[in-house]
Amino acid sequence: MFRRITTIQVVLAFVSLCWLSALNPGQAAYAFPYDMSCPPAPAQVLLFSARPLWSVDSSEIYIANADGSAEQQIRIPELGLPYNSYPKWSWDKKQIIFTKRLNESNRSSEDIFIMCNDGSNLRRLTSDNAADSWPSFTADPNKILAVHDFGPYGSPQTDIVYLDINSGAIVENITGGMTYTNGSGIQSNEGDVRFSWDGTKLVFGSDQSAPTPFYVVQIYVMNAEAPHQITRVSYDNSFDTDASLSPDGKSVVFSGYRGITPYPPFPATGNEVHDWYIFKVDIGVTPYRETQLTHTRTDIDLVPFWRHDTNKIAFLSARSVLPYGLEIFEMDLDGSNPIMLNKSEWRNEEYQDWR
Ligand SMILES: [Ca+2]
Ligand SMILES: [Ca+2]
Ligand SMILES: [Ca+2]
Repeated sequence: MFRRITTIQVVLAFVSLCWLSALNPGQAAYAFPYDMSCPPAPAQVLLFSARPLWSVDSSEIYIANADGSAEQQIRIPELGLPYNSYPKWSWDKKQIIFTKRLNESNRSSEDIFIMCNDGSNLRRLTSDNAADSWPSFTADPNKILAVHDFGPYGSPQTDIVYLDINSGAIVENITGGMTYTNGSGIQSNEGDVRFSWDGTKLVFGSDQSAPTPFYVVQIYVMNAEAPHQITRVSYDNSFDTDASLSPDGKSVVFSGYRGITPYPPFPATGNEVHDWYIFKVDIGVTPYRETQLTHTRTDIDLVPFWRHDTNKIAFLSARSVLPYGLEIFEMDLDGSNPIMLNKSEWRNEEYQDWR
């Protein structure tokens, strides 16, 4: 069961945008405006989402100290499914932006919400008939970063966009000009975006180098503001995702699949999940220098985050046995000294942010 769930989780890391909904505006009242009064920044620096091992339709948001202690669930008013994920801190840690899935069958059910760090003043940012994901606050108080699916249902065409923080309207499609490098002229899919620590650069995944069906996703770095000069980071022609930049912007860590069958495993290959490792690429040198930081086939290492405060890599791993599932670990920059930061039974940690 754990393996099946993990497969779904990982696939969702890039194609979750196919899940959806019909909107039900008026379901709840939302607090306005953006400059809402929120409690002071909490002492906890780790923000993460986690879901029960047996569920793909529920997920909750938590904060904790750097060592995993003082864990606290953020109580969020439920508007449909209890599904709250991809949380990120605001710069001052007074607010949290995240995605909420309102029901399991319709496409628009994944929308972006903002709330105070204690779950109060919940505010809905998008209410469109498309999947919205990977939201972030930006250095500009007037706009939000997100991934938007412009494609018809079942045929994702995703881009990284800026949204107006008050209306939720798209004010810039940053990756709309990216097309497959095979010359087809067809637009590629971009997703799993994250800011650099200072907000000047973005790192993201794109399938630009090879069209589906085999989910070849590579990592790219881009200037957050125009001109959006793009640098390709990984060249393995496999599935790389959930990248994070070093504080100086000269290195990238990401999770990559290196199994012998194309990812995700198709029915003929079973649902076994394995061969997900953490990699570091130094892009401040020529040629780039790639280092594999984790090496155990069955560990399933995902979602690395380069901590600016300790210069360690926090990441998710399934290396502990059932019933713990995925847990949050940290390790040195060369992959040594991994330690577990939290341990939760029957719960898969699935996404993390630090500030
Ligand atoms: Ca939506
Ligand atoms: Ca695109
Ligand atoms: Ca766990």
